[in-house]
Amino acid sequence: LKRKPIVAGNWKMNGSVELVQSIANAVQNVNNQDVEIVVIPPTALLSNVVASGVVAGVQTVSEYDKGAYTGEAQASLVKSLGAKYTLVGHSERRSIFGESNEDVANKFAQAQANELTPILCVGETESQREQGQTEEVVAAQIIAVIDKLGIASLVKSVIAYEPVWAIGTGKTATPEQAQAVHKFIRDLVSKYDAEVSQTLQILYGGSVNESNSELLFAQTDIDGGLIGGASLKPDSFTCICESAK
Ligand code: G2H
Repeated sequence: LKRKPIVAGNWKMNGSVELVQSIANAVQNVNNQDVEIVVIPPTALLSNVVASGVVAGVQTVSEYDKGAYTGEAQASLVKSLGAKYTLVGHSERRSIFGESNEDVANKFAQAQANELTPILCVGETESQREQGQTEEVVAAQIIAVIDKLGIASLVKSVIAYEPVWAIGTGKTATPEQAQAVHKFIRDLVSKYDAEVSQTLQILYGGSVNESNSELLFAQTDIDGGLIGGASLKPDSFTCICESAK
């Protein structure tokens, strides 16, 4: 079965109105019909990305519907402005802003209730990997969503595996290390529903660049990538998009 690859650029708290235009120009010239390219800017630039014609997402959404939650952005508004995706549970949200597996599951629910496709980010820290807890940690992050929303909720969602030790550090997981965890995730989902596991797009993230993307994306269970730093550079992002087959 062929799953459509996705390459999503997570700008984190970077970028500008000007960068939207240069990335949009680069994306228009990508020579690869097979990939879905997504740009995930700071929420303040969402409308600019939508207007540029590039598929857009946001980096998080509120777990609440609407109301007195200063500083938050509601999923319904994000959807109405034209976003297709939202990240949920990026490791920086978990570690810097204290989001728990339960908070992440609530955001996942809000996204789907408003027809945004959640990209559920999971991954272990360096010490968890050293202690052999990678599978346990990743499983708990995914099962928190399945327990709350059911296995069918994974049908209109994407998972991104991002080992925390590889994020922004220049240390990328080897293709074999990444593939092993991606296969673990697919096998875990398969225990609930084999068909869902076969169609689920699982992205790799963590220091992906134009030199390592091709080998990572060639792995059986890797269906594209979530790109941070390299997604801010039009040439690098173009190369990465072209390497997703
Ligand atoms: C991981 C990734 C994008 P980077 O956070 O989500 O960032 O590619 O800079 O490691």
